[in-house]
Parts: sequence; structure tokens; C-alpha cells
Amino acid sequence: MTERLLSLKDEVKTELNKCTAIHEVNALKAHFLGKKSPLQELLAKMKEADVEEKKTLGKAINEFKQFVEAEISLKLKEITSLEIQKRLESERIDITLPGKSFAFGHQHPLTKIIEEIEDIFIGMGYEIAEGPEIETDHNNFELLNLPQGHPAREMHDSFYIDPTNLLRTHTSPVQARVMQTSGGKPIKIICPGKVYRRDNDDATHSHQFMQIEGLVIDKNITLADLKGTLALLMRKMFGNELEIRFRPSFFPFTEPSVEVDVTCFKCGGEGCPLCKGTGWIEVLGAGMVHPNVLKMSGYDPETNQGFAFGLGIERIAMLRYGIDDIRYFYLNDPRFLKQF
Ligand code: FA5
Repeated sequence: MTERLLSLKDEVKTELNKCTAIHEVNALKAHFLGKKSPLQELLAKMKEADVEEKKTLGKAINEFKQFVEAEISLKLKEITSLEIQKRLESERIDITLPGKSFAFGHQHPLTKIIEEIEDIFIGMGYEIAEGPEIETDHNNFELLNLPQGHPAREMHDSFYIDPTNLLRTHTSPVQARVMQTSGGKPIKIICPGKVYRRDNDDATHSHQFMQIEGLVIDKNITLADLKGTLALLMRKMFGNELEIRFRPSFFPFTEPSVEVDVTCFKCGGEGCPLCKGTGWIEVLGAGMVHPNVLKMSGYDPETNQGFAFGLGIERIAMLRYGIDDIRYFYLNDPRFLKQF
């Protein structure tokens, strides 16, 4: 009997050594300790043994059982730890690999220019005002000294929505709106926004473009203040590389009126198709607020003066970045936009 148990122990060890998976170990456990195991034969033999033999046999069988269970639990531990190791190996993360790069969006070049100009004016104590893109004829023209039938209305070929409303042709109606509600108090604002005109699209004209309006109203404001302000803006935007010039002009809402030109970046002032041979690109219109405009909005022109200007953002961006066609800003071509 003892010999049989010893040989069974060897068998258990040999068979367990062959196991590589948990289910194989469990099958082996059933084989050595289950209902049809060699152990059952030994137990059957116990019935025939006398009392003394039964004691020794019982002890040996128990010992065998404990042996099998201990060996099996050791093997299970071994297999489990091997499996964990295998899984860790297969799920290993190589932290030295380079990361995936993400494509980030960024601001449109026109937004960049607007924010840059806003910063310059905020630095000079200006506030930002906004108005609607669908405007009344009254704000867009009448309050700016352009009554019905005024020939200068033709300067702005307009998109009318109905007889009294249109897509604003410039940002100047925002100055009219602010003056109407400011109760005759001093004003220092800039108003950025989109404007619309029935202009034919070409390299320097678009039917939809952006302007920034500026308006200052107070006591003792002179043309020198306007000139100084615009010269400072141009120097901040273009440094000393490009020349600027003030040219007498006409706007019904300012008197006197000027236009500001900057040297054409493409030909350096020599004259080319972009600047239509003039050597200059016009970037803004400006002037001293007309006494009629002041009066219509409740300001006494005897004691109040003001200056106003309206600049074309696309033109500034073209000069700044050396872009020779305004249409690039509106094509949304990533090859163009990626460069900013
Ligand atoms: C005006 O729109 C006036 N409201 C400006 C003004 C404001 C004058 C306050 C006096 C006082 P003008 O039509 O010149 O002016 O346009 C101003 C600027 O807008 C131009 O200098 C130019 O830079 C830009 N601009 C005009 N038309 C177009 C267009 N079709 N496409 C792109 N930019 C344009």
C-alpha cells in the first residue's frame, strides 16, 4: 500500500510538471482525488483491513491527499504568475515612442489683424462698439448727412433688403447709433465688422469685406489729433518700412476729409497692376465729423468736435502679409490659411 502511494506521488509530480494551463491542473486533480481515482481503490481496500491497519492506511491516505492538494496549489500559483507575466509582456507600452501629433486650428489672418488693431486702440483708451449688419437706411445714410437722392450714395452700391433696410455698406452707422444714445457725452470708440457693397470682385475689391470704424468726440479735438492717431496706428502696423500719405478727399459725413494711402508692397511704389500704377494702396478714409452729423445726433457743433475714420481690414492684411489678391481671404484654402 505504502509503495503504491509512493508511486502515485511520483506520478502526480510527473504529470503536474507537464501541465501548462489551469484547466489541465484541474483535470489532474479530478484524476487523482475524484470518484474514479486510484485513491478510491485504496479506500475500498480499507474496508477489509483490521483496526491497526486501518489507522496506518487512513493516515497515509490523508497525507497523500494533502500532498496532492499542496502540489496542485503550488502549480496553480506558478501557472497564474506565468500568465500574468505573459499578459504584461503582450500589453507592454513603449513610452519611448514619439507621440501622435494633433492638427490645431488657428485664427484667420483677418481676425489676427482685427485683434492687433483693437489692442492698439484699447491701449489708447478706446472702447469697442458693435452694430448689426442689417442696417436701416436712416443709420447707414441719413444720419451721416446722406439724404435720399444725395449723389454720394452712389459711392456705395448697396444691397437693399426692402426700401428701408440694407446690408450696411460701411461701419459708420455704428458711430451714428452710439452718438444717438450717448446723451451728448464724449465718445472714444472703434467698431469692427463686416460690410457689403455691390462692388465687382477683383484683386483689391470684394463685395463683402471688413472695416474698423473709429470715432472720437470731445471738446477741442483737431485734425492734428486725427493725423497723429492714424500715423501712430500705421507705424505700429507697418513699422517705418512703408511710407504713408494723407490725401485730401470727400465724404459727406466729414469736413475736411482725407484718405490714407500706404506704399504698394508689391512694387515698392514704382507702380504695378495691384496698385493700378499709382505706387500707393488706399487703406482708409477719415475726417473731422461734419457739423450736420453732430447736430443730427444732439451734439452742439460750436462746442464739440470730433474725428472719424474707417479702415479696410483686408487692405491692411494684404500690406502686412504681402498678399496680392483680396480673394484669398475668402477662399478658405488650407494651403493659404496654414501660412499664418
Ligand atoms: C468709407 O467706407 C467711410 N465710411 C470711411 C470713413 C469713416 C470716412 C469715417 C470718414 C469718416 P471708403 O468707401 O473709402 O470709406 O472705404 C474705406 C476703406 O474700406 C477703403 O479705404 C478700403 O480700404 C476699404 N474698401 C472699400 N471698398 C472696398 C472693397 N470693395 N473691398 C475691400 N476693401 C474696400
